[in-house]
Amino acid sequence: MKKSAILVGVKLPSIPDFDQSFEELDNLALACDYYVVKKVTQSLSASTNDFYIGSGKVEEIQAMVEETGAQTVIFDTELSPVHIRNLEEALDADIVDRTMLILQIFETRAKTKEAKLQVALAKAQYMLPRLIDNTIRLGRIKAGKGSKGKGEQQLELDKRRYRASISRYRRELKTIVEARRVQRGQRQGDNAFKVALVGYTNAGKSALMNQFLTLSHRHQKKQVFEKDMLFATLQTSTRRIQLHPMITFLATDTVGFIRRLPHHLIEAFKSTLEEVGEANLILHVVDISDPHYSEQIEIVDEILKQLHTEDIPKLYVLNKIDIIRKPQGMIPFHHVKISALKGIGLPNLILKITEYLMADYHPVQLAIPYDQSHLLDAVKKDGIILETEYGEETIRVTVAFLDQKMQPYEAFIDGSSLH
Ligand SMILES: Nc1nc2c(ncn2[C@@H]2O[C@H](COP(=O)(O)OP(=O)(O)OP(=O)(O)O)[C@@H](O)[C@H]2O)c(=O)[nH]1
Ligand SMILES: [Mg+2]
Repeated sequence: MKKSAILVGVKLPSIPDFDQSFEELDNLALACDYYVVKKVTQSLSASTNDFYIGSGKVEEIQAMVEETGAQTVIFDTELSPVHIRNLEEALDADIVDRTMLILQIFETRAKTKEAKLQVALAKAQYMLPRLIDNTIRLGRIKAGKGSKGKGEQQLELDKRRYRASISRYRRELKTIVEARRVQRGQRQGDNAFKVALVGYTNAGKSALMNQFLTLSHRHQKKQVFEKDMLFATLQTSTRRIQLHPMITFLATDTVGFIRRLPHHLIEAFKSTLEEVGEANLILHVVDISDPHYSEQIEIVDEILKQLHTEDIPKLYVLNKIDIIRKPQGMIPFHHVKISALKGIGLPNLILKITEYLMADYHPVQLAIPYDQSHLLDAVKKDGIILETEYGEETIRVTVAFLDQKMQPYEAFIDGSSLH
């Protein structure tokens, strides 16, 4: 059953993107199955020490809680333990901040063991410093009965329990990540070209992945989940896409980003995002129909920087051109315009991907003697064969190799190499 909630936003000079952020809070609440009954905002020059908001505002919200019967009050900020405690007592409702809300969404959506562990780790890290507060409260209640020390003991126990859980989650995640790395190595061979789809949540990354799958010549075409909601994708999925005998790449669909993504979540999801760091090309998918797309680009680029991906070529894929006539902002230099939903602009995008893909390959001509023709199979596996010519004494193969794949064939490079 949906829980009713009141949304609270505080306009502070330190939050210039307040309007967008608050609008997004609405969608986040929706994604978390809350039913929003009221929205309240307040402009302040600084947050207050006791309630974050002014005490007059607290009374106003308290009246709203009584009037609407809302069980939860959601704040568009990260609250301190003291704020949460005071607000809970004053409003007699559950207090949820933006970070907790995002964590709750991830928690309900996490399906795989890895995703569940990542969310549990992020949540435990978020909760650990907040435990102090619960015990202060416990201590205060019990103080009257002369058992003040009990709260502190309980705090120590709880902290220890959380720390133990954090280590355990980290250990288990490490095992899964190692296993995935090995699997990835086996699955891909070293020379598969890797394309990572990244972008703001709801930009259309999964829709684009599904278009690639539809166009792919391979039998494995299992579609990924795409939906009009925030954080539809939580788990990275990689599929081999073959658009032409010569054009094969591995596409990876990833979790979406959002402004003020809790840093514990970025940390916890770094292992899933590892594949972005290993990509040969990043497709930064942008919802160009969103009035705030320019800021969304900045937010995603900032997170990409944290993932140390500066050296990887990046192409901006401006999506949803079917519902916009003219973009209302700056257009990044390296871009293509598409509609993943309607399939508009895909040939041009594929051409661009091919250009990047081929840029890393160097064509050479090999002359393979007939008594070593078994090498052809290996060449096919290691490179992209462009032409084969059966001569009198040798098989002349024009093949494009990645540098690291060239070495075993150097002895066969023909004098008239195309270098
Ligand atoms: N009009 C229009 N809608 C699109 C287009 N591409 C995707 N969508 C819709 O946008 C919504 C989000 O698409 P997804 O592909 O799930 O977005 P995502 O980037 O994977 O989102 P997360 O996984 O939540 O981060 C879906 O309802 C899509 O059908 C497009 O080109 N035009
Ligand atoms: Mg998705």
